[in-house]
Amino acid sequence: MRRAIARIVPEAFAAGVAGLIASFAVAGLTPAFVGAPIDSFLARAMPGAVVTFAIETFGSLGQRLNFLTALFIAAALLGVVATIGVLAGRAIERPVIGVGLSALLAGLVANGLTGAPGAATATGIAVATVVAAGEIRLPQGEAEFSTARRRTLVALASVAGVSTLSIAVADRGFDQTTGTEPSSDMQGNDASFDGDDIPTLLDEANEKSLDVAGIEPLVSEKFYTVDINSVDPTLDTEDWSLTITGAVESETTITYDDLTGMGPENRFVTLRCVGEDLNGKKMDNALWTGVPITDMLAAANPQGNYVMLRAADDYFEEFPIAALERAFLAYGMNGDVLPRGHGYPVRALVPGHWGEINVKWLTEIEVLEQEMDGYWEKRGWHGTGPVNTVAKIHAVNHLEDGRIQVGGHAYAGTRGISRVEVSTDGGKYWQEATLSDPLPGEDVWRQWMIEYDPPSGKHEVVARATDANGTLQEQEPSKSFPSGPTGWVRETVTPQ
Ligand SMILES: Nc1nc2c(c(=O)[nH]1)N[C@H]1C(S)=C(S)[C@@H](COP(=O)(O)O)O[C@H]1N2
Ligand SMILES: [Mo]
Repeated sequence: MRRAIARIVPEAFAAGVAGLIASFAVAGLTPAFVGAPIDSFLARAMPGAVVTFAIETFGSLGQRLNFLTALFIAAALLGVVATIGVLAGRAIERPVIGVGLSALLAGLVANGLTGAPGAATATGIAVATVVAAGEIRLPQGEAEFSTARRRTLVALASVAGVSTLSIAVADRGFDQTTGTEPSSDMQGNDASFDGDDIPTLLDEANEKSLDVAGIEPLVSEKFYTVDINSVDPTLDTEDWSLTITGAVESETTITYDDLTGMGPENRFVTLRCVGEDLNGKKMDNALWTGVPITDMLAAANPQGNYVMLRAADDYFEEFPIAALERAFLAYGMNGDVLPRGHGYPVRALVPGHWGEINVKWLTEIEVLEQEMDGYWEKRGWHGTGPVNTVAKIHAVNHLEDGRIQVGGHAYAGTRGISRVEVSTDGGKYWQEATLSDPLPGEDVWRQWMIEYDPPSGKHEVVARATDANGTLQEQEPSKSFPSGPTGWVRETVTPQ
């Protein structure tokens, strides 16, 4: 019996992989994909210290490893039910019944995990197809050697299958900074906001962007994403609503039509992730379309000093209600409907605060009388407050005339940036950088750049920003955990 099972393992796993691929083919990178619930379970079950370690060590690679693990578990799980089907079929010497049973079980497991019968049916059929190929077509009495080799080949092919799938998914999903193409229901909403001044504002950002190769323009071309799950929720505007609950005098429900009917505003807002490296790329700016939250909140008549924002991906973040005073509910980004990856259909934007409280796929604002920990705070982070001031160095260009050009972005949340200084000798002598003209808005980054005649050898370029209150960027370096990176960015430059 033990040997029999051991021999089935590679084929059963191959059947599992086939089921996984079929699920992905039908569902894509959505919660209906059988790997998605396992991925999100793993992400939640992981202790905070492990998550933090993974973020600091691997960055978004940690999330990919989590996803790859989820894919293997999903394939294994489907493989187990395929095995049960095969063994049952063999026990009664009716392989066809075994095949049918494995299809049924695989379909049930997939449906149980995702609640998506369409993709689950495809999963069941794919699992059964591979099981049938092994159980029915395989000629009996094959030489021991050839079947052993066959098992090895099948096992290798399966591992390759899962890996390829996870790479394909990674390319489609994680690196996609602007979300998936809108589904038809999203396109239906394309014209739902009147964006008269959007082209003008985008032009303004374009014109004010400095001419420095290698840095993002003032409206980012690739806006970063940070998500607790590898698979984003798929919401549609008809079912979406935002409720204001908890310690309020009157609970309020706001629909998508309510929101888009309120008369839009367009605001430039910059986001930065508390978990990024000091000179990292998780800081970006966009033009967002939406409405201020103030009146909606006032209508509910809140009786507490804190709010918990909750989202469709089970994300939650808590902070003082005062921070919501100037917050914004965004449903558009750079003139388009808010992309799925950035929180479609509606996200919160909280000026000047770390990205983590800018909750995407927002569904509920719960007013609290007592403080509580949010998702990241439960894992040891302190990222609900205002951002640290930073000047980043993202481009070092050797110009044709022999000079060196250095540039980047500076950001200080709602404090604003008043000055960026640059040293080309490791911090002894400082000169003031050129800043891009400010964009309208209370929470927008700026670009900076300098050009200089290079000294003869290697030298260290250092950048530091001063916020509009006159406070110089913290010099003492610290890691991103738990409350965001500090220190001055330094780059060693070698003249060409
Ligand atoms: N629902 C939800 N909202 C979320 C997150 C999330 O995982 N789920 N990540 C947060 C974090 S840590 C950051 S830095 C910002 C990033 O926003 P972006 O992905 O649009 O750049 O979203 C925040 N909002
Ligand atoms: Mo973040």
